[in-house]
Formats: sequence, structure tokens, C-alpha cells
Amino acid sequence: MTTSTQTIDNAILDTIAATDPQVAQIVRAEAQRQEYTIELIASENHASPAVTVAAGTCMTNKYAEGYPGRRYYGGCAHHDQVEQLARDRAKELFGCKFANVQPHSGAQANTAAFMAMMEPGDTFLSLVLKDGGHLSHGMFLNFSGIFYKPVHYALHYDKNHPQHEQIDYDSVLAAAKEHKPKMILCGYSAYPRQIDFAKFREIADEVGATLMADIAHIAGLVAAGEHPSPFPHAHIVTTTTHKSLRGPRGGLIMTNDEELNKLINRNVFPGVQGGPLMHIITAKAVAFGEALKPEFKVYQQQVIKNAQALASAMTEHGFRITSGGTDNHLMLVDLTVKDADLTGKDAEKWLEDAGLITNKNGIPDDPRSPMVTSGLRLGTPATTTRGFKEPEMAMIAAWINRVIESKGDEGTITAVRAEVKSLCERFPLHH
Ligand code: DSN
Repeated sequence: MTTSTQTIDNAILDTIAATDPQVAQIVRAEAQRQEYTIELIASENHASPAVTVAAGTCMTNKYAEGYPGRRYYGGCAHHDQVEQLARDRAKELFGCKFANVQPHSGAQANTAAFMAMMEPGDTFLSLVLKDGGHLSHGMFLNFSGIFYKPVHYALHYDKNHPQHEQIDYDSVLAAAKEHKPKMILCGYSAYPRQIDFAKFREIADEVGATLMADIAHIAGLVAAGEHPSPFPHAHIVTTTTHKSLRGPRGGLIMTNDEELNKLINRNVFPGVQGGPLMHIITAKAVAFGEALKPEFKVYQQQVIKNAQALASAMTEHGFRITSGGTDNHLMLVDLTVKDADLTGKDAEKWLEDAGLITNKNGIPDDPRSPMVTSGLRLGTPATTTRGFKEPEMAMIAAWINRVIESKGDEGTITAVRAEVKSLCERFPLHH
């Protein structure tokens, strides 16, 4: 019998409460929030009880600076074992030769990857944040925009083009030829279509650039073979471990190149980090083990089916899905076709009050600021973990429509909130 998250949370909370009732109360409230709301944020998931508990073990107590077999502290035998296991499982999962499991986060993985691939001041080519990229892909306040020189390729912006709002590979090639970047970066935070890694590599080779793929969002799909792999095309691949991959919050860097692997290792530690989070590496090992099981593939297939069901139900309710649909776990909903005054900011707030957790998100060419936006980003990894399938996606779309059409009417929100809670009760987390 599997233990439910609630049971585990209760045991953990009792332990915390014995020392610190104030913190226990906050975590208890969060456990309730997760249990009785529907998580539609594309970058979030519900890690399994085994992953959650692994992240809370005594493995946190150790300093293990260095790498397995070459540590700066004594007493690391078990940490060597677990880190080697996490590395080996990551390599098997993604079909690559080298894996560094120490990055504390995706942004730190990207920092170390940039340092391994470029010198400060070098030019790299990426998709700009407002079109679906990430902060660490060249945003002016981020290390990537401060210490390196970002230039950007574009999406197709032509309603009559069959690939409207999808990557314009001609623009990638043109920008690559014009700017001669040291590195080309693909992989995104808000892009609903498949990425053609082979095409990116072809372009990189044509201009003598290296290719980096940040697969943070789609890592679970890639691991399960439900999205084409960046290997063997990308020289370096970074990811987070907590999104579609359903592990603990953290980062991972992979490559097939032995020399590059040495640079990666050196730039993670001592380049950007000190002691690794060994409890998180322990939980990564557990999560990678889960992802190697056949049921993980079935899960990822359902993630995509659910995203497609949700996208078509949203379209039937009169919303526009950017690029006309989704191939992966997420979609961007253009709210303005429904009502020109509607903003992502208002929709996110009304939906949260109704128990539907989303995030406002710019749509391609969005005239509104990132704090307001004209769109919502919806994703299905967390709801699929919960056991939802296509019928529940239709219910979610209908609730989103009701709440938005009511313009945040209190009575509607209260009614939807009750229906959401009752569906959550039918699908307890990790029952
Ligand atoms: N902030 C993450 C997301 O929500 O996509 C990316 O790191």
C-alpha cells in the first residue's frame, strides 16, 4: 500500500510541531492548499512521497564539496554512493555520457553551463523572455544579460503563416549569420510546440557555434521519449528536476563530451556553488529511479493528452490558444479574443480564488507588461499526477470559462470553489 502525502505530511508536521508549532501551522495550511486546489502552473508538480521524504533526510547534514571519490571532507562514503547513483540514473534516463547532479536550481545550472561554454562578454543567441524564453536566457537584470551579450531570434508573427507564433528557423539562421554567436540556446519556459534540436544543431554548425538546450520544462517528456531528445544534437543540456520530471526542486547538467564535462564540473563547483545539497541529490536519485519505470512513460503520455484536451476545451469556450494548440505539457491562452479588456493579472486572481492555480503570462507580441499580460499559461503535469484525465480537463476548462465570463463575480467564484474542492476530494494526492 502506498502512503498518502497527507499521511506523510501529518507525520512530518507532528515532528515539526513538537519544536515549532508556528512553522508547522504554515506548512499544514500549505498541505491543505495543495490538496484542495487544482495546480495548473506548467512548471509545478506534486513530487511523490518517496521523493518528498528523501529530501527531508539526514543527508542534509553533510558537507560534500567536490565529487564522488574526490571530496574535501571525510565521512562522505554514503554521499558518494547516492551521488553516483543519481548520476548513473540521469545518464540512463536521458541517454547521455555525463551528468552533474549538483546544481541547486535551473538558473544555477545555466550559470555554470554559460561559464563552461563562453567567456564573459561573448555573444549568444536565444529566444527573448517575452516570447517564451527564460530569465537566464539573457534578461538584462540576470547574470546572463549582465556578463554576456544576448541577441535574439524570433517567432513567426503572421496570422496567415502555418507556423504563426512558432520558432522561425529562418530567423534563427539569419541572426546566427549576422551576430556569429559563440553559443545558440534553445529550450523555453512558455513554448507549447516541439523543438527541432537537429535543425538548431545544423544552424549552429553552419556558423561555428555550440548548441545549448535548456529542457527544464520538457525534461519529463524527453525522459519518457514523448518529446524528441536534445541528444545527440546539443553540446550541453541543462534542466530542472522538479517540473515535468517530478523530482525535488533542483538542477542538472548533461553532455556527451568528456572535455566539456570537466569544464561543467569545475564551473558548478567551485565555480558557482560550494557544498552540494546532498538531501536533494538523494531525492533526485529517487525521482530518476521513478522516471525509469514504465509507468512514467504512461504518465507523460497522459500529460500530453490532457494538455491537448484542455486546449481544445478552452478553444470551444472561445479562448485562443497561441500557435493554435500544443504538442507538450503547456499552452498559452490569449484572453483578449474573449474580451479585449481582460488581463492575465485579473484572470489569475479570480481563478486562484476559485481554487484554480494558474499564472499570468505574456503571449507572443503582448503589448501589456509582464505584471499584467494578456494571457494565462496552463500546464498539465500536476493535474495528471493527481490522476485527472480528459473528462476532468473538460471540467477545468468549463470552470475557467465560468469564472472569467463572470468577471470575478463572488457568487460564481464561491460556487466553482466548492466544485473544485469536491473534485479534489475524489482525487486525493498520491492515494
Ligand atoms: N519560473 C519557471 C517557470 O515557471 O517556467 C522557469 O524557471
